[in-house]
Amino acid sequence: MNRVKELLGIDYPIIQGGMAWIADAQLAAAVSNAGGFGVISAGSAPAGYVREQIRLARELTDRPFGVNIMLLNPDTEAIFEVAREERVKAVITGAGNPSKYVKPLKEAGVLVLPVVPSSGLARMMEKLGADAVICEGSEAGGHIGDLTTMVLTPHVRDSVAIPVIAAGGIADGRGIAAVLMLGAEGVQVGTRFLASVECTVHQNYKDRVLKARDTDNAVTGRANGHPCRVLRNDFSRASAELEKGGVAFEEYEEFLSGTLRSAAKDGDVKNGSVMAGQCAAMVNEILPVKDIIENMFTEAKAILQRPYEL
Ligand code: TUI
Repeated sequence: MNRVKELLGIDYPIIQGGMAWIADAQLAAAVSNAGGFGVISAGSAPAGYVREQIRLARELTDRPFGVNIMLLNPDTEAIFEVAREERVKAVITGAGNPSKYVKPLKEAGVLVLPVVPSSGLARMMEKLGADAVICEGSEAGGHIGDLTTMVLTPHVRDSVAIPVIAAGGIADGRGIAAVLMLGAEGVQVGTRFLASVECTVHQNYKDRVLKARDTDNAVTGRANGHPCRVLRNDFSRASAELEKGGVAFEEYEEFLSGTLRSAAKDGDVKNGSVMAGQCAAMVNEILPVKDIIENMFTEAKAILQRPYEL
């Protein structure tokens, strides 16, 4: 038996990435209905939005789903309270250290799965009572740490006894098979679900993901200490110019403000922040969520049955 499936009560050990401004009740419910673990992203939204999306997801699926809480959100405290009150199956945290929230969530019967960029934070999370850790390599889209999935996964695997879920760079069955070899028991996938029928992100954003090549990535945000992987465009080039010129923190924050929203909601994929992982290059077709998941696991299982010789 697979510990991630058992823990979350799902059919496939795949968690949908919490993509700010993108991962709503519709996408989360589609993933959960297909046997994965759907996730509503709180992103930078207020707590009221998160409660509304949780209730909407409950109308769209009877299966378990979670909420992703981005710890830089000024409404973080209230969003944790909503997750507790609504008793979602699991909270996934990102972009920070969730130490003080672990115990209150556990007491409310909510599972806690922090995203960790290092084995040190993974160990701390295990000690505090986290149920699993998600090690997200720097191939991932959005806010990233320094280590790649290839090295982070075995480091974290050797550091904790709780289940390890790998993320960053996984868009097909080969990626799933690879991280199993590195010690993961499940995967978190974001970018592949951008190009799904059920994803409500603007069509321009989906098209940009479909046409991305392997070298089309850039990292913005080193200037304000929050590096974010995006697809290269006028926005990423303007960001690089500002950063090269030693832009002041406040001016850079002002420059970033609203850029993810404008790409995801208004479809401004020239001047907006089109966050996506390096694996966008492997995403070439919009498919229903169910087909995406089934294809990935059919491929992974076939690969794992192949004889290999060394
Ligand atoms: O969080 C993400 N990906 C994201 S969040 C986001 S929205 C955003 N808004 C404003 C600024 C930046 C981003 C878009 N994409 N992934 C999970 C993740 N967590 N990646 C890296 C981390 C992380 C980093 C440091 C987790 C913990 C951490 O701990 C530092 C510490 O204080 O120990």
